[in-house]
Amino acid sequence: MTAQWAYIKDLPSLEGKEVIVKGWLYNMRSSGKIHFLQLRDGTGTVQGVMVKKEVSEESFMTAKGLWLEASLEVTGSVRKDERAPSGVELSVSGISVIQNPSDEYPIGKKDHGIDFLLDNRHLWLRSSRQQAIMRIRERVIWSAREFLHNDGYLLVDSPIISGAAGEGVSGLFEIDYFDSKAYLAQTGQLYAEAAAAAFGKVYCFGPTFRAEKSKTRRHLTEFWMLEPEVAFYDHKDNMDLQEKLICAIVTGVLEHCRPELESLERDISKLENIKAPFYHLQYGEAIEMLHKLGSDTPYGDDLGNDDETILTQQFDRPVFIECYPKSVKAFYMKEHPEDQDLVLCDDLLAPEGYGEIIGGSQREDSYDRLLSRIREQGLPEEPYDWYLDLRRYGTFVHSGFGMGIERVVAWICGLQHIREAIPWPRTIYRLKP
Ligand code: NSS
Repeated sequence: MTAQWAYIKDLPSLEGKEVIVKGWLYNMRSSGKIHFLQLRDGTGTVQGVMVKKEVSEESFMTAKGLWLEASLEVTGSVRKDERAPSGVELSVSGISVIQNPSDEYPIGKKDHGIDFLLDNRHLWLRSSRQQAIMRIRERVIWSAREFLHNDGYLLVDSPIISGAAGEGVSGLFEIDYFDSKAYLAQTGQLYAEAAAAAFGKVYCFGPTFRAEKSKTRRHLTEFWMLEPEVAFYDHKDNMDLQEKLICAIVTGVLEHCRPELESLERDISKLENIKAPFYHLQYGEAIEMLHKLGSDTPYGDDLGNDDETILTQQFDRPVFIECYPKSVKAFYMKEHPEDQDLVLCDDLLAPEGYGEIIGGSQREDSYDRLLSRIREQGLPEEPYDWYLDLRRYGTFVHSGFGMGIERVVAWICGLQHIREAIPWPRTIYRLKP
């Protein structure tokens, strides 16, 4: 029987069979008589063992001359091997070289600086660490969508090109749109609100853009945001949903991505501890706590990056910071019924110093108050006329939030910096590759 192409992940079920693995040479070591070829094909890695006396002289010499990342088709039989992580190895009988690079692969075993790795992101993605992060990223997204779908949420996508600002006029990417100007979406929220009036429980999920010159480990200029919006949910219902969503995501990753978490040397017990109920602090309490921790951020200011870091180092679970001053938050948030200087909003901060992963609020549902907030903030009225319509035709209590996928991935993977949490990071100084 001729050998069939098989993916490395499936080899454990093909013990004793002759297969062809199509992939790349990830690593290689040789003794005089045996080559150990570490092969990868995107689904996993397997060690191919090529014994000199069992293959043609030509095959053995070909293998000897391979550079790392040569593309190959390797034929062999699947053999049980207790020491291998997957429990099998490949007894190589033949090798066909698709391409042997003409020189050494740029990313070697030595430590490279982060700029070099980012310049070579197109190659860096092949490393086992990046593979683990991307698999966890996929699981985060999958778990979130599964949770929302099963809970009756409808995915209603928002546009990326828009005529109005979502989060305020600073930090907008402006583009030429035929004879006028348009903006890349900072959020899909305003559209999600309209969709919530149509479908009740909705979410949108897509790339969002911020032209902020933030050079922190938490900021990208392009990031992916998941934004649920729910009719007849108030501030408290909104936080309950956030808590459930985060628990579902962490559970999904723990269930499906343990090997990836282990390969990243993530302290898994810290993730296993992520269970409801999360902590809650009112904004004023958070400021008091921060002052005790040495911060000098005055009452009335937004929390800074360092504030989020020191605050969340105090907690072993995510913490909600509720009801910020109106002056530091967006125009659409609903005024606090007992204190008109505050709004009914929350930021959810991840523990271990990670900081904000979600920002959400109950929305202003009064036409008059919303219009005066738009005017107070000096925003143009015309682009928001359709948004104001939602408060004219059957206005409703409603709430929603935005979860930054890369922030969640960085926290769950235990990354130092958000740029590794997205395949192609965009920051102020990085547009390539
Ligand atoms: O600005 S947010 O706090 N809120 C909104 O955009 C709302 N309009 C969302 C909504 O209610 N539907 O951003 C939400 C989240 C924030 O908590 C972060 O997790 C993430 O989006 N975020 C970012 N991630 C990476 N880089 C940058 N620059 C960034 N900005 C926000």
